[in-house]
Amino acid sequence: MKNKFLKATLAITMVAALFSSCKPKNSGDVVSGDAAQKAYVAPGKYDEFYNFVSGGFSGQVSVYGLPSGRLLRVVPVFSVDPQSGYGFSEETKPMLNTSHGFVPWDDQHHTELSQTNGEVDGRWLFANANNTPRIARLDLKTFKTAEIIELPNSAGNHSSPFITENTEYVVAGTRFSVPSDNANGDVPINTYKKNFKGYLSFVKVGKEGQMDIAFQIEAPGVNFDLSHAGKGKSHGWFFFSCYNTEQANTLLEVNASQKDKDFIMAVNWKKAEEYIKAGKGKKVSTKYAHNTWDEKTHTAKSEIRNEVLVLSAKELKDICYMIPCPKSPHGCDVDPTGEYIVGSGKLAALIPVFSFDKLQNAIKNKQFDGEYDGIPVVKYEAALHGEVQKPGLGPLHTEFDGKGNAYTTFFVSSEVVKWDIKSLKVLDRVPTYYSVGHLCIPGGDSRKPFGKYLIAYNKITKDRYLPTGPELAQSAQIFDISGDKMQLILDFPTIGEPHYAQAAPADLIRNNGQLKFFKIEDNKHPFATKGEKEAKVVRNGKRIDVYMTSIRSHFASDNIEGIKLGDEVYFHVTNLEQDWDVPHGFAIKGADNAELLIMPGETCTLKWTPEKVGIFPFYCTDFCSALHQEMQGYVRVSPAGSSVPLTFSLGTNLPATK
Ligand code: K7E
Ligand code: CUA
Repeated sequence: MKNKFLKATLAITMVAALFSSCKPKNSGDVVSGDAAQKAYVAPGKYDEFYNFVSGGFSGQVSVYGLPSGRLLRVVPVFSVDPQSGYGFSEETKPMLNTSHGFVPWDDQHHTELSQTNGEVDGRWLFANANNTPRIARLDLKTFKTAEIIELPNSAGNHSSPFITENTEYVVAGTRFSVPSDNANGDVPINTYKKNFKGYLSFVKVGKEGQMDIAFQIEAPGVNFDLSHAGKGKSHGWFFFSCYNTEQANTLLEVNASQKDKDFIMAVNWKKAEEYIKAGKGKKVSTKYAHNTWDEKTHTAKSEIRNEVLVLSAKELKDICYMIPCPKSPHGCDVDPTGEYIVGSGKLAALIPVFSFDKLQNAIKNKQFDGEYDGIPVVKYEAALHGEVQKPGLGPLHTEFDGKGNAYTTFFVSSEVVKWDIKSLKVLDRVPTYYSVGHLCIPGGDSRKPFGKYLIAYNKITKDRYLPTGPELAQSAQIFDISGDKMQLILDFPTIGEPHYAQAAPADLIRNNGQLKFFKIEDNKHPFATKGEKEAKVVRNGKRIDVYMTSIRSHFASDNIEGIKLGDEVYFHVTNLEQDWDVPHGFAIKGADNAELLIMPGETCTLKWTPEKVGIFPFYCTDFCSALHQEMQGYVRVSPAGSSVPLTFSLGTNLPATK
């Protein structure tokens, strides 16, 4: 058995060697047979880790297995999804409601798993929407988006959603500073310095995961780029990278690259909590949506809230401190001990590593270098642990392996560099193909990393795969980091544009009460049909409610007549199956929205407004049984004034009407 496998890998290696000779020169022939074996997960075997990868401009989160790189699922979060009907079905539309109305698309950059004691706990995954600022919570029992909260006073929700070590808060900083929601926003753009503010949102997470904005901190108007919570000794603090501290409002590529140092802003959120308790928060009027999914009714509801508590960083001098950081920092990462804070200056030729202990001392001894817009600036050297010299070009992000090593991605020099956190010595470097952005080590931003694999998410693919016209999929590359040297073992194309990703041991999520189907007796959907005998069609003026069931391999009812032009038809389809992996689909000719993909025990609603007289077939879109192709029906649509009576049936021919 083992021998056969070896022979097969040998054959693969030889074929690979043959093919690699005709590949473009610079693409690197790096995956040996030995390496391929490390990424090999035999058919039918499970992967070791779940990998939750942001979708960037696709707005969704995709889930891969590690180390195989197999795509397990794409979870719709911030963009409509015609495959599942997310954002198209009546039940899911409220999930995408905002203070701007229904928003069918967003840009999703960062995922963050919930933690307990600083360790990944497998309960929820948080995801940010960058464009229309929001945070989503995915329930990992169902892999569904369970909640979305909008963030007021924000624009470009980029340094988000990062969490504290017991998931007390999920935290978000605004990338674009803008005038506050309750201020007059009709101001000249070049009054940036005077009128634009940066807001940091602290969203409380309840026992069941429910999110609630506890408070916001009003900070100077700069670009807050990324953030991470302190942990262990630095629990109670949050760190945000800031660029455009020049406060430019035009041609930022030049005007926001003037200063040699920008900042990492350190936020003492425990202190902020005290001020909130002491009543120092100002109630500020605004408008934001809070959308929740109810698993019993299989329906979302959206509420608009009108107020938020705001603390002023300027007035309350001991919440926020600026640490100078070279130059235009992007990633802001905290090591597993909580002592070291790494700032990745995109335009810096070194990586500064700050010490939490030194920062505390500097604050205690007031080792300040004046103020920035009312915020004390800590002396650079006073907070600095040291600098990694000549690490590479264009550092972006850092993760940790839990063995004292840090791994930083370099966009410009296209590499991942491994370095020792204490000694700051570079230990190893590997090329990426090409221009790596984020990276992920399972648990790599927690107190307990699983330092076995590292995945690099690359922005440019060029010659790595068969060409597909002008657009190429972004690539991910998996490295084995269990030894001294990083070893590339696999690369694979991804969905959308992956930015940050998180990963957790498979068992943690698999054994955390994963749902296989929804119990039909628990279904509290107001239009649920719990048995075929209850199937009916009800007219209420121009509104038609079709109470429909699906089971292998028919719909009840499957012949419907008496629908008239001008009617609005709501198909409420309940999937009666009580078994794992038996969804049914529902689609009707001419529907201008999507199909429905209904999970066992669930009810979903498709709204359909017929535009023509005639016969409209509907059918199941998911091949569910040998007689799936028989799973179909017809709707008859008559002219507006027609006297055709409303009828519905299954398996019987009703007397013909004219
Ligand atoms: Cu570096 Cu939006 Cu986190 Cu992309 S961001 S890479
Ligand atoms: Cu049900 Cu196909």
